[in-house]
Amino acid sequence: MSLLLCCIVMALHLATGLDAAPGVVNTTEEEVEGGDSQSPCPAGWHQNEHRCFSFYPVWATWATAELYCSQHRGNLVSVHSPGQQVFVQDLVRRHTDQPVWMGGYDAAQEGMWLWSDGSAVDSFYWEEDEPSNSGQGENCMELHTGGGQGWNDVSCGELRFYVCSMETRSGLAVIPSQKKKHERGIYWRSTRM
Ligand SMILES: [Ca+2]
Ligand SMILES: [Ca+2]
Repeated sequence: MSLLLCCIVMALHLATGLDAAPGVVNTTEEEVEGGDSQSPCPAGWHQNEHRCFSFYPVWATWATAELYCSQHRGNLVSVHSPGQQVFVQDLVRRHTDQPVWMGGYDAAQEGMWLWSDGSAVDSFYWEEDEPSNSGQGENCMELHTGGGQGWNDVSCGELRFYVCSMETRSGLAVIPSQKKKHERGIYWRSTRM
């Protein structure tokens, strides 16, 4: 009997470990909902249109954060519309009011901002008087969600939490019915787009 109980406990432990999203702490039931087979995003990632987003509460330099994102087949987050800006801000605010890394950088050429995922730089949400390239130079982009609301350039060696993004598994706008989303309590902001 005790052997059977032991096996059951081990199986439950193994199953829990497989479901865990690496790097995510305080994972709520809401956050792991994205891991079901119907979701176009991996467990712990949140869908917005044809992309998936995940917040990682791990201190990292910009380059290290980008490396960590790439290990999850993503990149540091890029933003291309007011709706995406609001979506990412809301995602971050659920965890912290501290600035977080985004995928923008102008390290290759001062003042020429690029996204680490290679997408076009087509929208800007800099805070007033930014980017400033202050001090020894500021070549990496952070997002403010506390007092500030926009982007700031900062030294790439600073330690920040970060947000990764990736295309959905299909790369298309695969959005299950809103009713189903609502029932499951999945983070849902598409109505604000
Ligand atoms: Ca710069
Ligand atoms: Ca700055």
